[in-house]
Formats: sequence, C-alpha cells, structure tokens
Amino acid sequence: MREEILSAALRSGVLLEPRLVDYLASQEAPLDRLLEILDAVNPRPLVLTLEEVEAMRRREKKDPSSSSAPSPPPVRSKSTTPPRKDYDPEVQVVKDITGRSTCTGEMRDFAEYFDHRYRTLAAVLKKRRELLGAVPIKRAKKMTREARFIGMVQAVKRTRAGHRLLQVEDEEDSCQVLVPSTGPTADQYAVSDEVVGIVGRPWKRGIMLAEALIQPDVPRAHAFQGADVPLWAAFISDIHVGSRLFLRERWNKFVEWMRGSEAGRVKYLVVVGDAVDGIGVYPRQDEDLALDDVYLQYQEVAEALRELPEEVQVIILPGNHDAVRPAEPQPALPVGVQELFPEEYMFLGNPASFRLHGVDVLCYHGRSMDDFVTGLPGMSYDRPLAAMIEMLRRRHLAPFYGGKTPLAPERSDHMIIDAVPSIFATGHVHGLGVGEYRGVTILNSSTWQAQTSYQRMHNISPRPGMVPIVDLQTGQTFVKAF
Ligand code: D5M
Ligand code: FE
Ligand code: ZN
Repeated sequence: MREEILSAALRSGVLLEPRLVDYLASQEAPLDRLLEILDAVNPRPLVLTLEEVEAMRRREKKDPSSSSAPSPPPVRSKSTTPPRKDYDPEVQVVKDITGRSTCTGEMRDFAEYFDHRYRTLAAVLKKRRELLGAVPIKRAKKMTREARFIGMVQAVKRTRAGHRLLQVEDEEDSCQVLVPSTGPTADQYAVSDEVVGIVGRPWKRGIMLAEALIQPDVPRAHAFQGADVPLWAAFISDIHVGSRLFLRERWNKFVEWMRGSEAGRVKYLVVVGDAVDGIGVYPRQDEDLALDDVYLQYQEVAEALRELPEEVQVIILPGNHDAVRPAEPQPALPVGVQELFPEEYMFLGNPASFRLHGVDVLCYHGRSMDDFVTGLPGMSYDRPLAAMIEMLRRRHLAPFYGGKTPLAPERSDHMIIDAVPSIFATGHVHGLGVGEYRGVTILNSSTWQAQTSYQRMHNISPRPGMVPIVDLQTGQTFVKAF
C-alpha cells in the first residue's frame, strides 16, 4: 500500500514525508484520503508533511464548510413520533429523459449530439480564469506565444517516450496536442470524447505542446445548499432481486431498521438502478437466476419494498439490469412494471436530477465507471468516489463514446452535469463510498447481491448491505451496515 500511496502522490507531483505515508496507510481508504488532501492543499508544495495535513484538519474543524473529512453521524431525533410522518414528500424533477427521447438513429443525430456536448462544456470552460482569451484551434495553431483553446478529444495515443498525444477538434478545425508525462502535466489526463481546455504553444509540425489541461470542474466556491426540514434520504442500488445471490436476510434487517425509531427521519429511499437482476444481461446469467421471468422479479422487489413504512417516499431509477433500453440516458421503467408498485412511488430515468425539499440531487446508476476504471490511471472498482470526482471534474457522467457504456445520441447531451448538485449518488460497482468534493456530497451505494462468478473472475469484491444516509439539512452522510 505504501508504494501505491507514494506513486499516486508522485503522479500529482508531490513528495510525501514518511510519517504522512504511515498516517495515510492507517486510513480505511488511503488513496481516497490522499486525493482529498491533495485537492485541499493549494498551492501544492513539493514535499507534504503530516504536520501540514494536521494543521489543515484543524482549520477545517474551525470552518466546517471547507471540511473534506468524513462526517460524523447526525444527532438522532429526540422526539418519539418519527418526523417523517409530519412532512409530505416534496420532490421536484429537474431533468429526466423519460418521454423526451429524440433519438431516431440517423447520422444527423450524432452531429447534433456532439455539437451540443462541445458547445455546453466549452461555455463552462470559457468561464475558467485559466482560459480567459481562449481562441479557436485555427488561430491557436498560428500563434507564436502561449495559446489557450478548447477542444473535444477525438483520440488519445501514447508516444514511444511515454508522453500522451491527443487529437482534439473544435467546431471548425483540429490539431494534435502533446501532453508530457513529466512536469506540470504529469498527472493531467484527458479521456476520449471529453471537452478540455488546453494552455500550450505551437511546437513542431503543427503539434501543440500542452503546459496545462483545464477541466470544467466544480467551482471552488460551491457550497451544499441544505433543506430547512430535519429529514434524511437513504440511497440504495443494485438490489438484484431474482438473482440466487440476492441477500434476503440482510434486506430483512434493513427493512426492520427502516421501521424502527432510529430511521424516523428517513423520508426518502432512492433506488439508484438495478432493482432486479433482469434476464440475458450477461453470458450464462440463467445459471445465477432464482427467477427467470423479469416480470416476476419486479413483482418480488415490489413486495420487498412494500415492507417499508408507508411514509417513506420511494424513488426508483433504472440501471443496466433493468427492463428498459440499455443506452443512456435510460427512460423510467415501463408503465406495465410501474403498476406492480404502490401508486405513490416515483419512477425516473437514468440519470435524473431532482430536488428533495429544495436540495439538488443528481443520481446516475454509474455504468461509465467500467470505462473510467479501464480508461484512466489510478481508478479502481473499489474506489468509486475517485471515478465520481473525475465525472464532476469533467462535468460529464459518461464521456467515453463507443466504450462499455452505450450512449444514445440524443439531440442534447443528457449526460452533461450542467448544474452542480448538492448530492451526487451512484451505484453499479457494488462497492461503497461516502465523501465530499468541493461542497458536493458524493456517495456510492453498495448492493444486496453476493459476489457473482463473473465478479470473482474479475476480482471485484462487493460490499453488500451498506446504506449511505444523507442529512438533507447539512449534507452530512453516515453509513448503516446490515
Ligand atoms: O455490475 C456489477 C459490477 O460488476 C460492476 O463493478 C461492473 C461489473 N460487471 C458486471 N458485468 C460486467 C461486464 N459484462 N463487463 C464489465 N463489468 C461488469 P452490475 O451491472 O450491477 O451487475
Ligand atoms: Fe448491479
Ligand atoms: Zn449495474
């Protein structure tokens, strides 16, 4: 682990004092903690010491709004009547593809889709101080001094010397950009089809040499916008009902807890995709199925959810195992399936943005994490928060087109994170993560399915039965394990 920590820091151009490495190695998620620390130190020193990190933590305690440390559990309600009984649900849908798909599969769709992606993200990038005075690629190529420009990455190649060569294009021209693997760009990676800002200068044979890659990112001044009601939202995903590996006993414990007084403030239960295991989703899935009829699977998950107290508002999004089109953005579950659930349940598409008592929530099942894990150094299935932070930095949930995540070329790109949410929730990797990135509460909910043979083959170790719960007033998150 020490080597991993050291090399991750080195990639960011920072050396760590040995005592700080010891401290990080003793943390539950050392690499996540390192990322948090590196994000919080500005400017980055050449050598970072434990003393500096401790001083930073003391400053954070004084000013909790800048805290990136894990939050303590919120205080429990003293009242005997569960507060959720006193409040009607207040859900406002902000963005959802359901019923709005424009996809006809014509060639023109692709042009419009990528145009929209470029224009929207270029507009965010143009507001970045580092890109003031950005010019079109056509002009940047002719400049003799530093040039700032914005482009969509068409391809990423590696040179023999280990540097990276990007092919980028804007609305009228394209160029190649060499990103050195040493110096200031050592830890700056661009992935296929993302829109990125480049500070650089013409080098040779029409190639631009990058000095910095700039991402749209979340503004540093962003702050959690809380609700004025004492309610909590629980996030679960990947229940996989219908699988032989569905963990019924853990589910029963969760239901029991939800009915008890400790959960009295949990007003919302958001299911971030893969409520059922589906059929024909992966090769030889039938061997893993207890129910081989998807309708029966939904009937069973509806029954499982019916055991929850009535005052809990359930919101269900689809994932890659659900009975909707696999291409993202995915619409809500079909009406025939919705009818199996209580009438008050809400069904949204994937991704979906909505407000709970005014708190902005962005939910995405998270399939693109399969692409992040293979396409970006330092990513792994057991650190979903790292991939989520990469999505926020790119202001895009699934930049890779033509990767493992099927994307539908809608007229506008629904995978863009146009408004920065207060809560960002994903699932899919069957792991767990709770954290914070520039004022956004980020979390990955685990699963209710034991390890499948597929996951065993690919070394993916699920952490089932872990439920992140967010206090809508403060954004603080705690995890209940079942
Ligand atoms: O995916 C659960 C986990 O297993 C997630 O980390 C991806 C991984 N997984 C499962 N099937 C595949 C395939 N076919 N390719 C790549 N990765 C996969 P879930 O979709 O929830 O079953
Ligand atoms: Fe799943
Ligand atoms: Zn999934």
